[in-house]
Amino acid sequence: MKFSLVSILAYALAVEGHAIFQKVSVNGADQGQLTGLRAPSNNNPVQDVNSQNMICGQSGSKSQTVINVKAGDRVGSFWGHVIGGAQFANDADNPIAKSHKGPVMAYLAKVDNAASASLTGLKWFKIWQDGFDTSSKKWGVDNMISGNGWVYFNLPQCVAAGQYLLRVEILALHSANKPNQAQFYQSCAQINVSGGGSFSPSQTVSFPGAYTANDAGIYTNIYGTAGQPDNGGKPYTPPGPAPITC
Ligand SMILES: [Cu+2]
Repeated sequence: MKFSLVSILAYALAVEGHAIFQKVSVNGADQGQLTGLRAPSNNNPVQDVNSQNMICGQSGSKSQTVINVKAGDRVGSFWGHVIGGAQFANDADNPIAKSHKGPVMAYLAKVDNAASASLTGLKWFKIWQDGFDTSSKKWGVDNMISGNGWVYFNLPQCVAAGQYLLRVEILALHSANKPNQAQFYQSCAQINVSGGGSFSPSQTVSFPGAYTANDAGIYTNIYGTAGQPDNGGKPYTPPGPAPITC
């Protein structure tokens, strides 16, 4: 009886090494906990690609702040196991469980007012992704862990000025060799872009809609013949469109 309880607890810990995107930085300036964010209040993944929760995660907190960003700025996205970071001292699953290999992706959608915009009907385009490096065998998630939860990318110079929702997503593929077991984690930041160019996306995607459960980058086995999460040495293409180029 005691043994089975321990087993259940160990299993629960093993499967709950999830994460939440919960802070933004702009050129290194940390904007603060949940500031400018629409973030889930728990770290459970979304696994149904057709769910409304694919947009900005399960409904949770919503900030009134819109974060100012200049086109070309270096934007940071901070992830932690729970809101605040570690769940407890020496939390090995902070910022996310090491098993949770997969890509990190960033999308923008133009809105009139980022603080009040509805999440439905938005037209998204991808601005950045970190998938899998076949030479270093590192996934985007590995780089996020190395950065102690921070992921950085530049807001493209050509993006037109105005308000946007910035959707940053982790796709954890450790169980994705079984259908509907890929784990999606995402929040959205409310941003106001100044400077910028005249880029207007010729192709956009919807959430939900951008992905299907059978996409090659979603229903996939990342383990090689030796059982390592090295994608068998093969390249990996994240789901969704290619990032824009300026
Ligand atoms: Cu998980």
